Amino acid sequence: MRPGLRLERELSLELVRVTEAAAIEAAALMGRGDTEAVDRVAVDAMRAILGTVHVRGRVVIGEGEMDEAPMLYIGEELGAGPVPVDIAVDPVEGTSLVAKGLPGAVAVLAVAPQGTLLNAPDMYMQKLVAGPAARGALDLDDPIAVNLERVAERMHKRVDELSVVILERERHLQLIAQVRAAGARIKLITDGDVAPAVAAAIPGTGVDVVAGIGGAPEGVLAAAALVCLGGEMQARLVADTAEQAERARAMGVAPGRILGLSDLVRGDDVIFAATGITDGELVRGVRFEGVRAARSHSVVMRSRTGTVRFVDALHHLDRKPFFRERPPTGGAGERTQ
Ligand code: VTB
Repeated sequence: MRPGLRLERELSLELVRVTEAAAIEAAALMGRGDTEAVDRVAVDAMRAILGTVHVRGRVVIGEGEMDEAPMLYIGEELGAGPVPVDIAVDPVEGTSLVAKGLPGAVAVLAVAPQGTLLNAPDMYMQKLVAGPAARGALDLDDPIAVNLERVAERMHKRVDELSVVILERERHLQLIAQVRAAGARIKLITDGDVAPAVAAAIPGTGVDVVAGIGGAPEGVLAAAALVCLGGEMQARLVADTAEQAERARAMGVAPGRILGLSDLVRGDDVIFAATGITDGELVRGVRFEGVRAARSHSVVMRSRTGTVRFVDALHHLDRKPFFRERPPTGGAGERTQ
């Protein structure tokens, strides 16, 4: 890649503004039971702020195909700058968590030079994630017990000291039984496997491994963070239909083939940002404090230097044009941009 096309450091802060806006908007609707509204306000916010960022971005992971989503659809071009980049977004990773006020929801974004993020279709992906100590120690073809033993050894822990995060789904009953038999501790989550995957590569979060089948787009987002953090991940697309298998093949990724981080993020230059909507292991959720103020917690990282910044921000909503019109009680009021 030509040096001029490197992602600039300043971009990190610009991108945090994007996830912060989405998280604040989504958090205001916490617990209302309305997943669609949560997603809508976050998409709106993300798109509006992304439009001001100094990149020439194309959405490669977004809200769906062009005919399915009015905004942040795959292929949409956004941004106000010259650098051509791929943009992967999940404005609300865990909409039902927000709708129910449950922990673990984040607004997520990854940006990388054009053509380097896998354009993962909306299908399932089997994932196995661990932190930097486990580099080279994961193999999806091996039983989970063997993988856990290797991770534990690398981390100088015993298997019964590992915490494994698994989505609570019927498809995981066997996996859960195997992890239990191996003796590891388990955190079952109802939704949202991106944040725990990122947390697995950050010491002190209480997450060591993420295992199981979740969304493929979420897998690419997690991979972007893991590249920055030097973590480890193996994945494989799971095609439920012949059509999905064909889509995967058309992207050059045969279902069943084991993918490593370099297949999911095909470069060494990526920025990842996430802001907590509700509390989680990775970041705290948004708090509305004082008069028209919100406190947000984000994490932003850049692969070139590997620096991980936790950004604790206090937003004066009245002073930000984007939030100005929100009614004081929250809610998706009319607003000007
Ligand atoms: C997965 C997971 C996501 O939704 O896509 C899941 O990766 C959907 O799985 O983090 P099911 O089809 O089994 O419900 C999330 O949990 C949240 O978007």
